[in-house]
Amino acid sequence: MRYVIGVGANLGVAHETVRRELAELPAAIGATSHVSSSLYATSPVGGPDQDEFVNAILIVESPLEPATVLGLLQQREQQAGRVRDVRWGPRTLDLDIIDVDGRVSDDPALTLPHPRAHLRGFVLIPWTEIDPEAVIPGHGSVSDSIAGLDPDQRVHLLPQDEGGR
Ligand code: A4P
Ligand code: MG
Repeated sequence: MRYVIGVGANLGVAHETVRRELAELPAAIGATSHVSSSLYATSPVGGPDQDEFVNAILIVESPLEPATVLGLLQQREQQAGRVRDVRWGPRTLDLDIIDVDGRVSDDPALTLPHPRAHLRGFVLIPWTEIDPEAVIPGHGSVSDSIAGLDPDQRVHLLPQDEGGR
């Protein structure tokens, strides 16, 4: 199966956390191949007043079932010291499953595609970097969703001196 995974952090040394996930996550979820986006600095969407995030997208081919992958992602969030308190609040590491082979599911434990992906520049812009033809089931192409984004959402490549490449 082909997983599109969102990686985000805005506590601790966020760019190091995101870079480490891009390096380690594929093996941790049994990937047979993977591709990762650049790192992006993004203005926070929703939640309390908080620092900028570092975000990236990872696309992974894995034979594991979605529930298994979600469990592994949640374990890694916990190992990174994530405390779930404020919804949409600051986090050392957030791993979201954005899409699995175009599947649609309204299961609250794993909603597919991720219900807010089409509204979020921090998902769409890194995603289109590594898959310009990507489509979000029920919402059309990622590039059309980017065209409709609220212009207040700031998403730019992380400069090299801030840990970008
Ligand atoms: N869950 C359901 N579907 C999924 C899915 N597709 N992927 C369930 C992952 N988890 C899914 O998640 C809450 C529950 O969602 C889990 O029990 C899981 O079974 P959580 O990670 O504990 O909570 P959360 O991340 O605070 O909530 P949520 O709703 O996932 O937040 P979002 O929508 O992911 O937003 N701004 C910037 N710039 N960058 C960011 O990365 N992230 C958020 C989080 C807000 N603003 C941001 C960013
Ligand atoms: Mg989450």
